[in-house]
Amino acid sequence: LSPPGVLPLCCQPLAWGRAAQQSLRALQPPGLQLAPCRAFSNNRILVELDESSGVAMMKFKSPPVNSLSLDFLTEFCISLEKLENDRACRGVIFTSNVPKIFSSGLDITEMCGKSTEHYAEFWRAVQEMWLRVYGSSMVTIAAVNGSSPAGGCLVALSCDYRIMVENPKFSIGLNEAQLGIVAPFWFKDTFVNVVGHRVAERSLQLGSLHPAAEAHKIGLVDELVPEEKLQERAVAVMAQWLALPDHARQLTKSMMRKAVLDRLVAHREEDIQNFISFISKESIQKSLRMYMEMLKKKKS
Ligand code: CO8
Repeated sequence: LSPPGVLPLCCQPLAWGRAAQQSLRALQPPGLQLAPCRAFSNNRILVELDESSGVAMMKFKSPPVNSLSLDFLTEFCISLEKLENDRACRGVIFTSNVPKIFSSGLDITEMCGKSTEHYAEFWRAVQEMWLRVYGSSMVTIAAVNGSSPAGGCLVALSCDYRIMVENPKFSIGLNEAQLGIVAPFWFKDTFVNVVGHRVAERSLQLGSLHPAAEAHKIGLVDELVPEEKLQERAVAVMAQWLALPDHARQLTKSMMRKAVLDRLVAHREEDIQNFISFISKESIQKSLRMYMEMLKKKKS
């Protein structure tokens, strides 16, 4: 992983390389296949990179619910860094291989009954995930094919575009308040930048999980599609975004996001300390234990 504060959006020369490569591809005679699909996988993430289009599909495969554990976050960041450094890749689509769940958010067991050192390591990994996705120089699209509470919603919010399956059983939102915890300022900033201040304020205070249609209505997701069309639509939207020159799109993205990214980079250690002192409180630990019990009871 890169040192704190080094954001992939600074990689302009690489982007020029990608753009040039793409234009060269366009000049190739039809039928001449230069770049086959490449795949790499670890325990929780599967990545398929189509070198001819420059688009990678990153699939979360950590059943039962793709919770963002320390291991998941580490694998996620390594996979994303690989793509970011790969000249053949210009865009990533995030989706899930687990039926009905995009991601259940941060793994609650990582925040319960652990040591201060563990909380620090875990929170640094959460920060790293957000810095990498929100600051990515690639085009990022979330193809949300299941429920996506809290940290799962953050992954989607950090992308450039969100497409969700139009299933009323799937919901998405920053529901931290329902767990008795508070979304950090950079979760909130990312949310505000997508839905606006008023909608974010209300949704955050109520810890709302929005069913797909409502999420679309408030602008939390950009469009809804039937499940069988999700992948095709994500690829089509990606092609629209990749039709622009990388350097112009990347500088624009940086202009829109830099202040929010810089804020966390400048306060990263303080944010870790805040997380540790908040999560270590007995009242917060109690709330999280009760929430986990509620999840188990709901099942039986
Ligand atoms: N972490 C750990 N385990 C989880 C999580 C999770 N986030 N979500 C579900 N699980 C576990 C369940 O306990 C259950 O375990 P077991 O099989 O041992 O009983 C198993 O996964 C399957 O869960 P369900 O039976 O509930 O599966 P369903 O398919 O019925 O439902 C849902 C899936 C909708 C994802 C449901 O599990 C759910 O709502 N989960 C909780 C999601 C949630 O609220 N996540 C918020 C996490 S907090 C966060 O992301 C941001 C925190 C910011 C930090 C703030 C600073 C202090």
